[in-house]
Amino acid sequence: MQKGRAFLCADAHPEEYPTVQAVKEMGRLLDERTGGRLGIRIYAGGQLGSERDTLEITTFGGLDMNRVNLAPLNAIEPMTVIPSLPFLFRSTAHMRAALDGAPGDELLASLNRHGLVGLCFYDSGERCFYNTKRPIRTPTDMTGMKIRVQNSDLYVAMIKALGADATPMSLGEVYQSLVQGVIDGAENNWPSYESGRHFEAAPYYSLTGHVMAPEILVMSLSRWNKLSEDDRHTVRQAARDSVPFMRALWDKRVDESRTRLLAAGVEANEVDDKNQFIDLMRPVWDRFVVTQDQKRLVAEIEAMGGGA
Ligand code: GTR
Repeated sequence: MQKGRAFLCADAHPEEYPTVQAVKEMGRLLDERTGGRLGIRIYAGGQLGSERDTLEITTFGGLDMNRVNLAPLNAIEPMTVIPSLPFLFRSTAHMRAALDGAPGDELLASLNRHGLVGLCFYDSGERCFYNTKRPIRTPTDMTGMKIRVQNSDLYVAMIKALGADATPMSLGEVYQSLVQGVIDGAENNWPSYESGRHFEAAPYYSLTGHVMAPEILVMSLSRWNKLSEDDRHTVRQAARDSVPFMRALWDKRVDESRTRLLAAGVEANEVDDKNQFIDLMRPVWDRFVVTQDQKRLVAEIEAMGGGA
């Protein structure tokens, strides 16, 4: 069969990170299932730019695919703030059930009106705060701290609600900013805290678990529209099939990163009372969940959390 041009994909994470490996697995499946006609070439490590930039390029069709967090999509499509709401998901099982089910399908489809096709979600675990100064046990410990956030108004509001200062910037700038004292801290899962070497400058990791927003793999709608009906099906299926592969890698990676970081001297602490964080951060929901569609989807997702 004739060899086609591989889809070009960007990822902010380095080669060995589970998101990059999952997209490679999807590429392997495409190659195998189309006799080499379809495949993926991934540019890892943020070499094509920040998530906000690569997403914009993908929207205009300059890149075929992009693996990003939901945060940079928040300004593009209001439905994507929902999985990023603080303390929405009660557990990993709840998050996975919602994203594998009808709410996930609706969220993926909501991107079509912005020049993107949502292919699948990948896990990103729990985001926690880390900083250069001290363990955060109560919100008061964060008062006045400068905390880096992703480029999303929702994240800015969450930090302000805790009495800290939010500084939006891209992932690639965080390490230097911590070292130079431009920021005091940031928030992320164990693997990103490790892979960006942020722990070297900010050794206090406090287990707030305030957000469980997933990663998402998107394709440019203009590229998608050029595919045959059969190929679209193959692409969607290969993306879906890469999800369990990613989750297995992810669970393993979270454990490994945690173990390595604790051995390297990171000081991790439980917060005194999670409810103090919930009480301050939960009210931001009202500012960002405003349309009927958003309210309905939030209710649907909450209803799925009963047994989780
Ligand atoms: C990571 C996520 C990245 C990026 C990063 C960040 O957890 O995998 O896509 O969003 O966080 O904080 O910028």
